[in-house]
Formats: sequence, C-alpha cells, structure tokens
Amino acid sequence: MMRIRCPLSRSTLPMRWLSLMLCLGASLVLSIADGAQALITATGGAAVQIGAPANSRVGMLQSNTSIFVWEEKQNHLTVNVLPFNIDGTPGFYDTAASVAATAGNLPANSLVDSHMIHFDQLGPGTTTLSGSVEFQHPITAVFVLCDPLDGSDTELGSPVTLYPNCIDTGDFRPVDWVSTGDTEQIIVSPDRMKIDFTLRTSNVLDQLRVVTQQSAAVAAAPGLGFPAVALLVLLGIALGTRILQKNSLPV
Ligand SMILES: [Ca+2]
Ligand SMILES: [Ca+2]
Repeated sequence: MMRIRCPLSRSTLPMRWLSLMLCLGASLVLSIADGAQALITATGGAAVQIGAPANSRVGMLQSNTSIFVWEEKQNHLTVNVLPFNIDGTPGFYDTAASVAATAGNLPANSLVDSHMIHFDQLGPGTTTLSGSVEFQHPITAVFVLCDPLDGSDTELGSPVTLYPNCIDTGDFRPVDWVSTGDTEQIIVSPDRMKIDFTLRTSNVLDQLRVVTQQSAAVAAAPGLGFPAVALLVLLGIALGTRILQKNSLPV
C-alpha cells in the first residue's frame, strides 16, 4: 500500500490543518482503491482463479484437476431482489434440505461483489475435486440451487461470460446433491471469509455463485452524500487534533 508523508512541523497552523486534512483524504482514497482489488484473496486445493471466460456452458471450460473460479461483478449496486440459498451463516451444507433454513433474498441497493465457482470434468467417467476460496469481504449470499442460480445470472454474472441454465443441463447446473453416493458439500467458515467445497461431475457440470458484501466505508464512497462527508470531516477533525497533540503542536 502506498504511504502518505504529511509535513506538519515547519508550517503555520492553518497550513498544518490543510496538510493534515489533505493527507487524511488521500489516505482514504488510497485505502478505497486498495479495497477494489484482490476481492478473491486466496484459493486452495483444486480451486484455480482465472479471468472471466467467454463461455462457461457445458463442455466449454473443462478440467479433471481444476475447479475454476472467477470474479463476476465488482462494486455492483443491485437493482432487483435476488433469492439465494445460503445467507452466509457459517456451517456445513450437503443437501438441498440443509440450505432451506438459510435461504433468503438479497435486497435491492446492496453493494456487492459476485464470484463464480465452476467445475466441468473433461472426458467420460466421474471426477470429484475439493477446493476453497477466501475473500476480502464476508460472504452474505450463496446461490447453489437451480432457480436462484439461473435467476441471478443477468444481474450478478460477468457481462463477458455465457452461462448455462438449468433447463439445458437437465437441472444439473447447480450443486445437485442427489446422485447416489454423492459427496458434494459446502462449508462456510466461522468468520464468513472462506468457502470450502467438494464437487462431483460426470457429463454435465457444477456451478455456484458467491456474493460478498462490502464494508460500510466502501459502500459510502460512490455517492459520498452529505452524511458521509460530514462523518469524514468529523473524523478528520478528531484525528487531526489527536495527531497534533501527540506531536506537541498547538491546536
Ligand atoms: Ca465435461
Ligand atoms: Ca455435481
């Protein structure tokens, strides 16, 4: 992260205040810019992050060793109410029934980032892989069943990617959890910052979408309305007073 150097000792008091406020503002802008990067902070196991692909339909993005992960929408303010299956509650999910209690609706006007997890094995047979993804912001919605997954493509999917749909895949687009001996499972970590998954595919694929919610500071940045500006000014005055007192400068 870039560091800001604030000259405070060799100027008049008004110039010290001006310098300090400018420095605080620059630091805030830089911290927001940092927050816009690296929304996926780590991948583990078979998970491999890629750029948003042109086509994620059946047979178009295959591997027997990798579960592909990509960023979809970033800094997206939702327009529609979007039903999901898991609200981010930490825990273990391995059946459609296990997500029933955590289903809900992502409200309109939510500032979110969305991420796709995709596994389509190459060739015949059946392949099971496990992986994990860690995020910069907490998980607030996971779309793992047909209707929520299909229903969120337009709003949360990458604009450059073609997606499959449940009808074309015989309802085998999402995490299906229905095959005999199926070991598919999802785990949301206690701090909501990580999702672990085991997926199994044969002749179709598995996809799930994870939404992470941004912090209040980042959420306030695009509009920077009067309440946000007033809050920042008060914060700047409080911090400025503390810094000048700490440096034994007149306040
Ligand atoms: Ca395949
Ligand atoms: Ca599956």
